[in-house]
Amino acid sequence: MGLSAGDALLVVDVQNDFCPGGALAVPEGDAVVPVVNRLAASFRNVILTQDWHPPEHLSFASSHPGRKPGDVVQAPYGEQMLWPDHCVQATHGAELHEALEVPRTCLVLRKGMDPVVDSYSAFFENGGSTPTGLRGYLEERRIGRIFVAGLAADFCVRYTALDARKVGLDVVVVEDAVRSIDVDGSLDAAWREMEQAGVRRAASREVARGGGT
Ligand code: VGL
Ligand code: ZN
Repeated sequence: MGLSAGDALLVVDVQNDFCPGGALAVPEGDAVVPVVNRLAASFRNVILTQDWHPPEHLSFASSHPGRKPGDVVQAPYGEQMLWPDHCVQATHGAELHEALEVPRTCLVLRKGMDPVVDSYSAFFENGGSTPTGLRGYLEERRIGRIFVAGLAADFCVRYTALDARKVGLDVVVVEDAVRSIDVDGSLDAAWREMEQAGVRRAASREVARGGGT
């Protein structure tokens, strides 16, 4: 798979809280780190995202008396699943995994800052109406294809990939560079929806090293 200047690697939420020992640990979440590091060496443009919540964020079960992680509440923009407190701004849990080596990072995009709106996607907050600015950034930089890696495959990677298709980007999810939470069949649903939306899948070894970038 030859790479060009119009390609970017988008590394979603590889943060301490999503790795083993973290507040919302994704099984084997840290296993994506060496894969991302290898991939990143092939791209001129690398974009990182960070889930970046204020304390008492609406997505935290602790913000809803009597509710627990996994419960679903009704938010003004639709259903919202509740989570343990995670990725609180400027805490250790919100920091990127320390073994990430991505020197060609051109943008670190933070999301989920609105106290009353969650944002799984790097493009639009939950509900789909408020943009993060990533679409405009990619458009202005003439990036037409993104390769998506990171955590979690069935939440932030999934909604980022789906929204990227909605704004007309070519999207490839690097399947060995993602790991999932997998609650209530969310992983099967994720792959099904992504496939229907025209998201492609590739293994990291198929993504060429130094292929013209
Ligand atoms: C994520 C749940 C809550 C993710 C973020 O990065 O996939 N999942 N916040
Ligand atoms: Zn979150």
